[in-house]
Amino acid sequence: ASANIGVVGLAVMGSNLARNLASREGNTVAIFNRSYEKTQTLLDEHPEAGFVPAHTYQEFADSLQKPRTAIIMVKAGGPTDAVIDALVDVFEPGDIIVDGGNAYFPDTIRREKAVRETGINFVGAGISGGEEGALTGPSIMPGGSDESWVTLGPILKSIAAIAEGEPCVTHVGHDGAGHFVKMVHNGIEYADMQLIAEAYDLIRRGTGKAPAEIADIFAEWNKGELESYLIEITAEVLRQVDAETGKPLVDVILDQAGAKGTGAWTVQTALSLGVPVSGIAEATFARSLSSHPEQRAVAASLPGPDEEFTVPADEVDAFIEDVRLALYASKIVAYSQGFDEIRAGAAEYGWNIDLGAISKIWRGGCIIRAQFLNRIADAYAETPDLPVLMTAPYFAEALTRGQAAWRRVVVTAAQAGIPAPAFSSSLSYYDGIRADRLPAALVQGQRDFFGAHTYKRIDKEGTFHTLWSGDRTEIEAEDTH
Ligand code: NBP
Repeated sequence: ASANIGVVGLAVMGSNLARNLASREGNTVAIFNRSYEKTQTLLDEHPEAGFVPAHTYQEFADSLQKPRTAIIMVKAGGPTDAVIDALVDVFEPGDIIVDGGNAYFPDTIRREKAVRETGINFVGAGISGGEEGALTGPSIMPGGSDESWVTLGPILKSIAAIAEGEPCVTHVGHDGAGHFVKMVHNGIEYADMQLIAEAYDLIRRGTGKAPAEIADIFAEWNKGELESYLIEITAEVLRQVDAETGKPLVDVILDQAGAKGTGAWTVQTALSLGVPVSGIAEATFARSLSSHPEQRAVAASLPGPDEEFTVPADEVDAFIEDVRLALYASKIVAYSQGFDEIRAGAAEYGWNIDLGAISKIWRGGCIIRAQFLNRIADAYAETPDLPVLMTAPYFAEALTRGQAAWRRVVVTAAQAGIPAPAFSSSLSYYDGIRADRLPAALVQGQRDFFGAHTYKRIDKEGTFHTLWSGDRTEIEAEDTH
């Protein structure tokens, strides 16, 4: 046995991760792929890596030093289960199997439980950053046992992205915690992308600026509080010219956004946990809406506002600044909601998650990397059990500064007939959560009327029901929610 770490699954992510591992001092990497062609290709293309190839799972296990550590990078779902079963057959108690794919966290919880019974450790690790991240340094979100972390921690720290001197990996929590946090990361990514897209659309339709001019605006924004990878690449995409037609590339790309399902998982999970992640939900639905051309073709006949919307020339700069402030405020809401989901998930599944540490490991290697995440870390360092992230002083100040602009932008979007679902739902969330009284009182009245669901009163203890179909007097009742 000559390798200290192994990788199973050598498609783009696995082969890049294997190369990343091999490039670090002290690592010898065993590699295995179901079909040997990919193994051979990787060997041929990267002789410098010193890989130890295997034709079978047994050969793979034999090539690893004990306790064996292997990272699986195959298609999520059935393929992951198939590889785990094969590894369990050839591994021994004390060995560590890591699933680095995009698993759905309940699958990870199930797998961890099943594998643990064999005495083998199982770690579900979310790995973010796509192909580039896997090769040069991803953000890694491992779950699993404390025992596995002792062996795995140094290896993962050696390949993770570095942000401000710190590796972008932390032991998130037990069993499915890592994949849960990776899921919410992707949900936040959906919201961040949709908000940026809405900002672009408002500026383009409001001012008539060309994509390349808007690229300059985003590049400028990237120097300030919005500084982030997503803003940076937005400018790049907007500046790109299509070689074939000479048009801005963004104008020849079909306007139907795809999705691989992690946004939907984030929203489904939030619904089960009762956490209002409305920004992420609107972003996910906006992709769905875009991807129904048959419905859009029919609905195109519906009327919009009577007048064409144009921002007067002398108000263009102010309008763009309003959009920037609205984008920042909405982004704060999206992150606040995402961290709320992590908090609720941790409480539900018994994970001890350090929210500040999560924001820090997202500062490098992943799609939502941004300066902004330092402010989140600061907020949790100050108040670890902060119930609503956006109430932290730094964010509250930004919302105070931006709220008037935010309201103007949402009003303008509504009047102009420009869809801004993430901007407006974020503002509604903000107004909802800070409201002194909500019409939920009326909803409780309605529920009591038709279903005798009862209600509580603001002025005394107990549970009450009004005899709606009788004389409408109030009685004390059993609490039925
Ligand atoms: P894919 O998701 O395309 O999976 C292809 C790999 O799975 C190949 O190595 C294939 O082997 C293997 N595989 C399959 Br399919 N069925 C198998 C089975 N029954 N037994 C053994 N191996 C099997 O690869 P990827 O795009 O590199 O992604 C790997 C993982 O990383 C996925 O879970 C993905 O969601 C996650 N991820 C991807 C990205 C990204 O940017 N692509 C980012 C973050 C996370 P074969 O060669 O023999 O067919």
